[in-house]
Amino acid sequence: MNKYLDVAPEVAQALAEGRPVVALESTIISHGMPYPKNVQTALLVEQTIRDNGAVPATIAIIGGRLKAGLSTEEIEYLGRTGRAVAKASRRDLPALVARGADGATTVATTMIIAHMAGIRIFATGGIGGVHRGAELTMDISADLEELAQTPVMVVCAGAKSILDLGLTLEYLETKGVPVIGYGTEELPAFYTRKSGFGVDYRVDSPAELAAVYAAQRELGYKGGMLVTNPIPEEYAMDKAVIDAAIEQALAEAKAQGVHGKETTPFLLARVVALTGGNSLESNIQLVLNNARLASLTAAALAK
Ligand code: PSU
Ligand code: MN
Repeated sequence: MNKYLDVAPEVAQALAEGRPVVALESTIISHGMPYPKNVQTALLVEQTIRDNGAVPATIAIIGGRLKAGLSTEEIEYLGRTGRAVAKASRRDLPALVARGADGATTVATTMIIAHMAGIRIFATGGIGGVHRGAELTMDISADLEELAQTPVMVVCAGAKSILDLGLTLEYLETKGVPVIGYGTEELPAFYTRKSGFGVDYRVDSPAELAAVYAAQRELGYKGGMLVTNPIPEEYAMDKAVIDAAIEQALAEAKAQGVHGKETTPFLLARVVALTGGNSLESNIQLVLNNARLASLTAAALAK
């Protein structure tokens, strides 16, 4: 066990008994949604995982400790403190740990800590990827490199078109990361069920997902895989509405010179502000949908 890691007792017991566990990230809590919806959602996602037979392990860095499994008070603290909690991707962990600081974990760091704890499946909303204009800015999320090197299955609703989805898929192909569509041949685009880009494989059941993951381990691959699960039809947004908001958010980011780790949180917050409560509700529903699928897949894998 890593000396900096604290696995919550309930999570440790489930792992020791071979019962299903699903990891959750905390950047979505501190940076991805406004308070108090962020806390309510984080707790509802945990409950959804329990209702589907698995144990939730929300991941964060608190006082320099890598936490796999948070208390309600810790989730409340991360949500209330919001963007004042450092957004922690791979390069941030050493300094945060050494300083005894707090950090909200991105997809990359949630994968790192989940893997340290022995958790194989992680549910979230959207992942980072290759940003539009990356041929000049070189802004490519560390999430993609993490998928290439850490053996965790990430269940998401695709990626928002704040990113260049075509280049994101090219990058994942180069890195050997399987991109699976759950019940679809098309990559979902987070708020909408379709992006115009194909996935590598379509899979239609949790058992099949578990089998692909198990085969990846048995083949000795070091990386993980990306499962893209379309937002339920009734919560999907109008493509024209969301595209207009994304274009405006991108223009504002450019005008204000937003760059580096601030880019993704800035764009996400602007899209939510420009589309009102609708996009937030869609976001919440797709995370719940991913939590259900991840729980059922974790259960299939535990068999
Ligand atoms: N995309 C979303 N919602 C999110 C994120 C991305 O639709 O909350 C967060 C995740 O934590 C993801 C991170 O890992 O942003 C990516 O940040 P960056 O692009 O700076 O790597
Ligand atoms: Mn970036």
